[in-house]
Amino acid sequence: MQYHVYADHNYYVAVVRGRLKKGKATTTNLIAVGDNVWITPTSPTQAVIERIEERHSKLSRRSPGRTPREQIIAVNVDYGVIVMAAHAPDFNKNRLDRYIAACSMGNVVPVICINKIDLADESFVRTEMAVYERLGYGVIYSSAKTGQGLDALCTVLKDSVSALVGSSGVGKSSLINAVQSDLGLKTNSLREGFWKGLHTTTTAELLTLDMGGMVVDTPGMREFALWHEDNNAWEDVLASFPDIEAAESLCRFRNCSHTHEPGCEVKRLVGEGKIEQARYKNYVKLTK
Ligand SMILES: Nc1nc2c(ncn2[C@@H]2O[C@H](COP(=O)(O)OP(=O)(O)O)[C@@H](O)[C@H]2O)c(=O)[nH]1
Ligand SMILES: [Mg+2]
Ligand SMILES: [Zn+2]
Repeated sequence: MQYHVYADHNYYVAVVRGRLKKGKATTTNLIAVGDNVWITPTSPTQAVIERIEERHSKLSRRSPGRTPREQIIAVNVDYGVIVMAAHAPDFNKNRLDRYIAACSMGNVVPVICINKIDLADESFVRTEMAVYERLGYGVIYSSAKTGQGLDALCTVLKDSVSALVGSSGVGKSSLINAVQSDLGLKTNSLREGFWKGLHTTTTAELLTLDMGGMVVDTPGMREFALWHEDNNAWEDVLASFPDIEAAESLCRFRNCSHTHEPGCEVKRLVGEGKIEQARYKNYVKLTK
């Protein structure tokens, strides 16, 4: 595996020092886009990575495949802009909840970006998303095609470090191109439906924006499953469901699983429609 490291106004193609590789077999990639590393140059264009600086944030998923491992998508980012297409089949709030939970677990602030709004019934989408707005998440309704919502997106990206994440084909690269056209990111413009699953963005890279800030365009992910290193991480999953967390302190049993127990406040609020059914189900699934 080779990495591009920027140091002293120079790009180095770098490999990882062998001894760094020992020990962390549960991770598919030791180094991710956004990492700050120490290098020893071996030529004007090549280097060896000696050490990785501690990270203040990390966005990971469970790697696809039989032996689950952690795949680190981006590190040291402030915002995780979760891009989801406004129309079926990509519009999926279960997946959205998993992305939000992964952001919380990794100390990344989630921002929701519903793109391709030009292809959907906006008032329907806004109704569906109202619960997230009520919970205090930033929700942007955008179109890389018409330009709608790009101002709001720029407000997030300007002077911060962000990563755009979401399934392949939702318009991540198109949005970044719309924000700054000279980046010229390749987009999947060939007969979209037919080429579904064709990944045009193959490596994640940190792009510098003229308005200030840096953004990572991440390559296509077909699915997004949560990775949790230890049990403490569940606390962070909880933190991404503040409505449910608030309710469960009122359940009769302290270790209530909100599935079958009597006196369950969470179920009561679901019954009253105060907690969304889909969110509740997803919560139970994630914490099981
Ligand atoms: N109608 C419409 N099409 C879009 C929008 N954003 C992206 N697209 C199209 O969706 C396809 C996939 O976009 P791309 O940026 O490559 O998606 P990525 O895989 O998330 O980077 C391309 O054909 C884009 O032209 C949008 O807001 N509206
Ligand atoms: Mg792309
Ligand atoms: Zn309960």
